[in-house]
Amino acid sequence: CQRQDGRPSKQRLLVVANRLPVSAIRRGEDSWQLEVSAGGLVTALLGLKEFDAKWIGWAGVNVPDEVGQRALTNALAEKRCIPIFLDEEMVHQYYNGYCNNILWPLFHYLGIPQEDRLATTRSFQSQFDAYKKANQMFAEVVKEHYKEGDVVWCHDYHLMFLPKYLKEYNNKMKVGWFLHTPFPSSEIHRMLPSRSELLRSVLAADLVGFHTYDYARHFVSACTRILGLEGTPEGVEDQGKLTRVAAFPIGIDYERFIRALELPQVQNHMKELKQRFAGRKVMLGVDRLDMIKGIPQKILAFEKFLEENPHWRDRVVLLQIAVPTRTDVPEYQKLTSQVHEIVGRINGKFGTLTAVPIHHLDRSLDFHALCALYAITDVALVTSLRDGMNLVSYEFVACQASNKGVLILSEFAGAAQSLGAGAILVNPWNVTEVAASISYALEMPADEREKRHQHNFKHVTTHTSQEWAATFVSELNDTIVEAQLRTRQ
Ligand code: ADQ
Repeated sequence: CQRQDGRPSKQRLLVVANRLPVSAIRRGEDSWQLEVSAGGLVTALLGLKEFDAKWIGWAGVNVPDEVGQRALTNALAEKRCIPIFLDEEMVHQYYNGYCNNILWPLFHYLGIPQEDRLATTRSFQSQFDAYKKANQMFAEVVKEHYKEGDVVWCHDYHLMFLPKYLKEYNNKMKVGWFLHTPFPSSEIHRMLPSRSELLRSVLAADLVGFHTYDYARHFVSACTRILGLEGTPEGVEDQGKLTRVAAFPIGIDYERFIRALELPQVQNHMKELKQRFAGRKVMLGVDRLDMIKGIPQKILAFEKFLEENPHWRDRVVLLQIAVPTRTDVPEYQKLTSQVHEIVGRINGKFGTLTAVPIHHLDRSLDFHALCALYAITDVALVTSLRDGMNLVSYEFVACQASNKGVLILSEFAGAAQSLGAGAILVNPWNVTEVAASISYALEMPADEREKRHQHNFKHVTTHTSQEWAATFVSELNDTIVEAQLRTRQ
């Protein structure tokens, strides 16, 4: 691909994900305010600077009228975003239903929520139909914007049918699919009534990527056990067609964090926080308020730690920042009340007139405030019950160059495979073990903290989000070359 001045132009990339990296707020009939939204995929893809990338996805709002749709499309074009318009019923069936009530909990080994089991079984077919329809709508918009030579990168469990629909339209299109969640054991995947169709649709892609080798292996096993296909060291083979399957562990744009820490306002905020918590060690949790993040389990482990270590009671504080997500889903509302109830009880039990042991915030923090918090933290607690990777653990490490704080990390987060040697790994279901790890982390000698930090810092600074994206796209290009070579032979 050459520009007129002879220099190679950037690789054109269509990134297709359920959500656009911006939230849209309507300010008038034809005026919109756009805000960049938080989230793992957003953070990683913000680092995609070597590509001429456009995003295709849902803007997270219902826009029934044409005037509004046109105005939003124009506003988003400036941010290189192309919207998909989903109506309320579609969001209910496809997004809240099939994606978030069925695939999300199942892929995180949480099964289907107890009270939804029968309802889910009854409404399964309509939700599945809506899922396919939504994937078709995404495919239509990709087709409209696709130009020969573009690479199409589909993201996540919301879009498992997209590779199949795109390849049916144009078999030469370069299509990759990446899963941000874990891919579960084939024994879990086979519970899905639509297990085979989902696998076959993903296999239509040229390259299928996961965060860890284990997830890739689970996917290949599901294809061999459920579809009877052949697994090879490169991927899955079906009648001579190879779908390459591999691990591409995501990273972060660590320089963005390091630069932020040098800003005067961030330095000032760090000073204020240090004064505010003077004399106490700071422990930190930053999560979306989701059942996979193990927030109640984390707080219960902290309670056990306080019970067993009275000498720490007024010398440590846990700051838990939880961004509410999927607030219209009853399971998530219940989780919020559960967390509030536990925090209230513990603060009542161990608080004094001047201090409480847990500060819990139900909201998102802006980037600079988050960096300051990461930097002054002594112990970060990431206790996900399952997590595809977990970028919070990476962000914490990136901000700890001076403090050398300790990371307590769930063995069920993908990050355990990369940061495991520097972190204290725990089973988040075992509150006794987590409580003991808190004690160990708080009392860890400086030389051990330094060694553990250096190990993780090296990993975070050598495995960036930019490199992750570049590796995936370059492998995707190579895969196509291989496929074309095979066709020519
Ligand atoms: P998430 O489940 O969203 O991502 P994670 O990887 O931890 O989880 O990323 C969360 C992002 O949101 C981080 O960048 C963090 O800074 C930000 N964030 C979280 N809470 C915040 C708060 N209170 N205020 C401000 N920002 C906040 C999914 C998968 C993960 C996978 C990523 C990327 O579930 O396992 O690592 O995608 O693939």
